[in-house]
Amino acid sequence: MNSKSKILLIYTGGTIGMRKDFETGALKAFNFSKLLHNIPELKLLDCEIDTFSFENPIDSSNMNPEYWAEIAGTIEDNYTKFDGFVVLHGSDTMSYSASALSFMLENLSKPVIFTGSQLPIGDLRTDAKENLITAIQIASLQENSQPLIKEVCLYFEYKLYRGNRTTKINAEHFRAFISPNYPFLVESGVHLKINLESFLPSNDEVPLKVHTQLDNNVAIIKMFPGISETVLSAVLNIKSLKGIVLETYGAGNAPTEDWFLSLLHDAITRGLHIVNVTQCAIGSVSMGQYETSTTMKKLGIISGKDITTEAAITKLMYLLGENIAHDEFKNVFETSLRGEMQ
Ligand code: ASN
Repeated sequence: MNSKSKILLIYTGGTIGMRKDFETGALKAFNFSKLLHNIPELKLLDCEIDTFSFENPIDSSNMNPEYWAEIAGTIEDNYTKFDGFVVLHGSDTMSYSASALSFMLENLSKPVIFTGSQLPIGDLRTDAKENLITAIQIASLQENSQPLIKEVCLYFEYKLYRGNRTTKINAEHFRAFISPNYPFLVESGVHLKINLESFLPSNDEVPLKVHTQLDNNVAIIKMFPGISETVLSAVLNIKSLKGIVLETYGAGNAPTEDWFLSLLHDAITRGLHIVNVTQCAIGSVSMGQYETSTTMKKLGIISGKDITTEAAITKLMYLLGENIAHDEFKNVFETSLRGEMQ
């Protein structure tokens, strides 16, 4: 017989718990205990819920690797006491955080589900209640007294996605996220439609390993027609820089002009890791498919395949923090570690 799942609700901030500031009219993060008063339905759920709140809840635009380490540390400290974790988080950077946490929590055998909302929980038309209640319900799902989901996910507007496959695409609609290159894991309707074959395989025998040493000496460069040598050179020559996510066109294409390729060549020779990611939401980098990516392939640029920019930049920070040998870095990056790429 299944025992009641124990869920830890971790509140970091975000619109879900915000209120209008009386003076400015702007939405500001709000006290967590007040937030819970707005959802008496939580008591009706068939699970035990405990809560942890950031001392000063934030708008997720202020999210950073130190806060990620705090979320990871909270999960680590409470790992054996709970069956699942629901992280309440602002939607603006939720895909970055879900991606980062997926790398930071190695050998996860319990669900970590990020959720939040587009309207505050106190708002009459809020989407917060459905998101929160269903996220908790999904985190509580068990099979043979074991959690059903064993990965970092994101739940929003009736869909549970693999967190590191998501991206925020809408600042207006309740359906704020998509998972452009990977199917949903669960769809919430009259019943929960569970897409078992899309779940990440896990090995419960291996203990959780938490990594918090992320290295943020990284940058994202988005290509555009007209990007100048001066600008690109200035960024690539930043002294402390160790890695770049280069958002290219289509299937990973970029200019074939000499100045461009020689800047990339020099940067790689100096030891910089450059990851090629497509600006297109859907599809994959395929270096060598066009002439406009052949030289980049020869230069040893890393293929981001179908990874999102959010997952690419957080994977870069994670792997740089792991001090991987320089020669192995490309291989490790091009390997799917948490189901973030094909
Ligand atoms: N600015 C908010 C945040 O990301 C947006 C939201 O949560 N919907 O914290």
